[in-house]
Amino acid sequence: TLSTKVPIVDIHTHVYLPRYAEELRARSSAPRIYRRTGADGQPEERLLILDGEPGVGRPVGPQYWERDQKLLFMKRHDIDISFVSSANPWLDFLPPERAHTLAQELNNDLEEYCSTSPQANGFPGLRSIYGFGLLPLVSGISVSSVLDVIKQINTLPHISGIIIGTRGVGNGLDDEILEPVWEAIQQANLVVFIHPHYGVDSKSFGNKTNGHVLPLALGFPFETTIAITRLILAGVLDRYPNLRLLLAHSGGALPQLSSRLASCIAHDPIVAKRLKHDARYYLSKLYFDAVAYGAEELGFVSDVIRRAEAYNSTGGEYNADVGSTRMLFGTDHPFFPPLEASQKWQSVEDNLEAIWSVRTWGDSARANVLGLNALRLFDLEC
Ligand code: 5CU
Repeated sequence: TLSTKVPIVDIHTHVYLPRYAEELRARSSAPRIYRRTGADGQPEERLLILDGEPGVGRPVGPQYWERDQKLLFMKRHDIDISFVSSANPWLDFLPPERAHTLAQELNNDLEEYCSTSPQANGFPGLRSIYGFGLLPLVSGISVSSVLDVIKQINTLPHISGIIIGTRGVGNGLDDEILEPVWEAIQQANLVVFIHPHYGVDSKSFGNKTNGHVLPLALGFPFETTIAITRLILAGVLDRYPNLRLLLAHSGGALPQLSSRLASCIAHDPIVAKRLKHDARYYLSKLYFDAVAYGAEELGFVSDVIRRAEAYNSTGGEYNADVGSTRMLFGTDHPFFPPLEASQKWQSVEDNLEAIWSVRTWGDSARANVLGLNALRLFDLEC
């Protein structure tokens, strides 16, 4: 245990709000929730979420939409505060008008879900649940509709960020049409949680039956890697240096590839002069969840962030824990449940164990990652 009481804050935890689950129930193609008779002869609901998902989908139930289930999960794992976000694929599959209406309704639902959650135990003034809102980022939407929803989120006191996928309004996060959106998000000081859904071209995974392993283990993080790299290459972080972007799954492969990226940029006559900084600098401007399941991986990301600070021309005092100041604990609940009934979830235990086992981290780094960074990022005080 840590010498001082620090709240454990989960910044990667999902929900399908009841209204969203209803939307999925009304659909006949993925993403959808459908009913069937289970192996025990009882009716059950199943979720088909990924395009081309093999088989009959996965069981889905109250752990996806009931707040009491979220609170129970938090209690079981000693999580004091959760920043809840809608799970993929958000509103991506909807036509613009429906996406706009549903975004606003779901943001109001989420505000209610958060504002009526219990006080965080032992941390007066803090709630146990806060949220990331949704934007109607779908093909064909007008930018003014997206800006409208940013304005709405600004009025919701328990929503201090947004979760987005990687497609923007159809052409990715480097699309110029998104410039006013980045500007408004920066102005509103919202944290942007960038999360994958589509993976990469499934043909590259071959024909063997490997369940969901390749799309989830590799496709998801590669998708994030490509999206954030394109955003960096488009100069978005040069134009909006105060954007606060949080990357799912510890930034995918970006930390591992950032020096190669820098070298490729330096050797490319078209791109070399475009950016204000060495590519590695931008990692010192990003936030990374600590959902990597291994201590060595977390330690590596932390080292790369510390190195990135050296490219950060704003300087600042040297701090041995600097890498840990941009990494935040997460669980990915309700995904990755235990295969057999158990109080504690192995996926959560693995992520906690990893945080405790990073060789270069002491108590202050662990406290940062477990909770203090989240409080700072979301301007909460305890
Ligand atoms: O298991 C999965 O498919 C997922 C998912 O869809 N989204 C997520 O955040 N984690 C796991």
